[in-house]
Amino acid sequence: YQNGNDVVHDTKRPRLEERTDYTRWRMRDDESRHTWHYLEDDEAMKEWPQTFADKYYLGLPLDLPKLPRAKRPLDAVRNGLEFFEKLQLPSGHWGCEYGGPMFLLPSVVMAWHATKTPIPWYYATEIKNYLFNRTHPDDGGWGLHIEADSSVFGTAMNYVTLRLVGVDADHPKMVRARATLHKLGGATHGPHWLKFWLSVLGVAKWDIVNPIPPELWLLPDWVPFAPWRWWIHIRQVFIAMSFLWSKRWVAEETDVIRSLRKELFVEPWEEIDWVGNRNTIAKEDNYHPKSGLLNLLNTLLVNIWNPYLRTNALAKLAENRVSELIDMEDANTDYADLAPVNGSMNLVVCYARDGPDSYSVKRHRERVHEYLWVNKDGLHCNGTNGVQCWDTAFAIQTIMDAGLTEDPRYRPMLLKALKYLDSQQIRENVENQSKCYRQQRKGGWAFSNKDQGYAVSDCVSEALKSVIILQKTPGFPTLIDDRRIFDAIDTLLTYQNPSGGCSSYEPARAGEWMEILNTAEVFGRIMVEYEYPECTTAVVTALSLFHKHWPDYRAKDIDLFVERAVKWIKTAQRPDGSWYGSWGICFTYAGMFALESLSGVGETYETSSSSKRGCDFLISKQRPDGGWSESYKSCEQMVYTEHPTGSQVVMTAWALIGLMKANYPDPEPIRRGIKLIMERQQPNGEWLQEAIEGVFNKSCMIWYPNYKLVFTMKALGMFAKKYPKETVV
Ligand code: LAN
Repeated sequence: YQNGNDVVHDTKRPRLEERTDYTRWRMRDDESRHTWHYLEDDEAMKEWPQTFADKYYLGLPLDLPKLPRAKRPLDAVRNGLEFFEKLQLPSGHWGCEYGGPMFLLPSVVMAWHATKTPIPWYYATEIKNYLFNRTHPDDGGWGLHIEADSSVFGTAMNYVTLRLVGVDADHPKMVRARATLHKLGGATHGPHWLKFWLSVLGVAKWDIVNPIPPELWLLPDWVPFAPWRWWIHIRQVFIAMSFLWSKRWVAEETDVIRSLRKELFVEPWEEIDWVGNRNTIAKEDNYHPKSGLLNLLNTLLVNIWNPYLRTNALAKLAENRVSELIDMEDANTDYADLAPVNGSMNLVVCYARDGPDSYSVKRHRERVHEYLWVNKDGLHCNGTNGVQCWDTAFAIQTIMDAGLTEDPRYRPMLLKALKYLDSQQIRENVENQSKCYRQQRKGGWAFSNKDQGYAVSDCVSEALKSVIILQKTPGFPTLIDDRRIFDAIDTLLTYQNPSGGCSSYEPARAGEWMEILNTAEVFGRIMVEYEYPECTTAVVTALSLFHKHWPDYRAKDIDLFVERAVKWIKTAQRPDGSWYGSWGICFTYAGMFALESLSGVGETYETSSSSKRGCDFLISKQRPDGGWSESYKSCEQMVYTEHPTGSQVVMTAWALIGLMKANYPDPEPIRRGIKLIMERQQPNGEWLQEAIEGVFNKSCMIWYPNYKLVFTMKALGMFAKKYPKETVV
């Protein structure tokens, strides 16, 4: 039935084809809202031709001429920019796919199924292709992210997704995946989030889900573990989950759901002890085992609270409270939501609460599309609704580091980028800021775009630096006036923790002990904000750059902030001289930032023992070919681990940037790294994708495809400026 409309099992299943015609896909950039469209009509194809960026994203041939081979690093930067410029999107930013995690697409497809959202055949077809292309070569299963070993979470989530888009259970790849799932213990051995989704779908019973009581949101704010103190991502996901958990809401039963009950479990479905399997979990999934205290609390909730003490009135009150929080989140983001996890859950909540024809459901359905992306392997879901502001800021800084900001050749590109950042500055705080526990954001920038609107300490900083750099360069207009720059500074100054370090979305609202309540099992460091060398450095460098140009504005606050932040950077250094990175892999990434922080206050290799130890650590990890290589295992295990595929251009660039920031005195190791980066540059100026470079919550990896273009050029440009006479190759 895979090739036609004659679906036998379930009439609602989308039609599945072998593949779609890749020349028909287009990515629409609507002021940096990204949506993918499949043009079935030949006329439409003519009216809307495929762009260079579309072809690049889709892995189609680019037919670019060979550029003259670069002998000097600066020529390599120019060649790189030649390529990179073509990827700038109409609204002035750089976009890209942002995949890696293997639980995001399933969340979207399960939400579509639960809310009876039709899936067009071309989406279904490319979802199937993506997941088939991403099976683990050893066992045909899936892991938490694309490089991970198979787990119950990855395998069950993606298996269900394939079934929901219409793949038959007898397909050989499904048979193999199912065998892997059963070998791992079957779906009863999955983590909390799997059990949650299976219960929403009606494949499992709610009793197997550890409690997610919305009543926690009725606690007064002073309670030390009150959920407003949790990290924004876990908090938003918890809000939506708790609503559905409290209602024990289940999607309509369909043939495929009935069939999945037979496919996913080792035991006969009718005989499964649902409550008894709440804590069953495969060792492959149990990255962060639940604490004894949490297990005890869950037992009390299940055996005493829920059956005897939880009144309907109280449940209703709590549901209303989280419902209100969901409305505020939806209103603040125009239903785009913080990320695809709470985005897809909020779609289900609105469907359950407001009905299938409501505006909230309609708008959620539209906006979920902004998370989807098509690449050479098929269609998948990005970690956010894009990387717009973040990557655009780095693009500008890269050109600055190479000393090319004033070169008229790059002015049009830079001007477009500046205009983009101007359009994306967040001009107001959210309404009801304190009611929905949001952080001040006025004057800030988000990681993706203004629609999403969550300011992040380092995203504000990198964007602000880029704006200042350009606006202070002769020939560029002042689009963002002083008042708006001061707004950004005022917001940045709210981000410091008592320790001196900075976190991501908000200053930390509780301590690490809150991980005791981490029920997710598959992630670490997820319950609260931590201090990060990456974010701290971004803020410090932004404040320092601002201070140079506006020496009078909040000068004392800035001085104190910088001093305390750099002190924190020193305390975060490990005895071996390294820093642990939380958002890039791993010690190389954090080392680059920390060394920059130190150099900002004049501490370099020759003047500071901290900087020297940081450099010595990096140098000790340089490989014989001149490069650096780090695997995601570093993040998981917190021990420097090399990637089996050898040196990576992105990590090589990070290490070199750190060493150059620290004024590492011997140019030789740096030259060797630069040589490796230059040798890997393609004749058209680009670099190719290597191993995954980004991370969150210690265990889940995520791509940053523009890093291989931006950080390579940044390292080359810095080298060219520092050693202008070197030819290297
Ligand atoms: C991101 C992406 C950007 C990233 C940086 C700006 C690079 C970082 O310096 C600060 C943290 C931030 C903003 C960040 C936080 C966590 C995100 C949003 C992600 C890694 C992208 C996807 C991830 C999100 C948590 C995925 C959904 C998963 C859950 C566990 C809810």
